[in-house]
Amino acid sequence: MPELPPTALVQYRAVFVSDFHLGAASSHVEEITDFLKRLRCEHLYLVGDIMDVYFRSKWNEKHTKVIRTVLDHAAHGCDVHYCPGNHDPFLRQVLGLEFGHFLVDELFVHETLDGRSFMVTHGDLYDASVAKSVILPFIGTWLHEGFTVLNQRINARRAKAQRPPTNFAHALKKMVKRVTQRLTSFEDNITEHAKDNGFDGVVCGHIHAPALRNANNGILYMNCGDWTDHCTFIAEHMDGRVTLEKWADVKASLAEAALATPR
Ligand SMILES: [Mn+2]
Repeated sequence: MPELPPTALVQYRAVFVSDFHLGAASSHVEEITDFLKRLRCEHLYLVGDIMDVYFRSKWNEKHTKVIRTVLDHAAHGCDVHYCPGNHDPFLRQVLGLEFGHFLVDELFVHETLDGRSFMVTHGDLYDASVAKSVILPFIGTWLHEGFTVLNQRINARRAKAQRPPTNFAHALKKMVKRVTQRLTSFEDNITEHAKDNGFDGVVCGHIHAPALRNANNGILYMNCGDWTDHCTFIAEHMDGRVTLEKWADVKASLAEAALATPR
């Protein structure tokens, strides 16, 4: 494929990406940098596991450059929303942080142009392998704490819409029961919670399986995928359409457009 000119850009209203795993050997850091440099959007959601502290010994200046590019987006007025994941959990210590256009929180609500509301969160709190470990006091406490924060965010939103708060302890119990009895999958679990809280869809990451489909309960299930293998993202286009995109395909159509444009 011929090299793309630097002027070849992609524009969306909102972009959702997860699981860069920066610092891990498997992270496609060049592709990530190229993508972020060509990206123009109003809202950028980093849906967890962007940095991978378990492999931080492999962190180098290329990874730093990715973070710098993200901060450049924020400096130019793009609202950058960062949800912590289980590989960058240190950000859970600064939930609610606002630094200009750079925000950190457990859960964000994205309103699409056509008025749908999406719950945006990494997803590890809905993972069976995590939830099954609730007998371990530490993990139990962490899950309890995580879910409390999640529900505080949801309840703040419900209060705005003048709806009664949901009971997080009940929601957590329900979830643990569903998971431990193997009644449900990750997808069912997270979309069920989204449905209980009045969302139209959920955007998550965590399981490295890109997806955009209606779940069994009718909730739109969107998984960003990852940048260790698939190099995918969820995009809300300027007209409000929401699609799952593969960076390789987007680049191919950019190249075609560049060829078609007379110089
Ligand atoms: Mn994860």
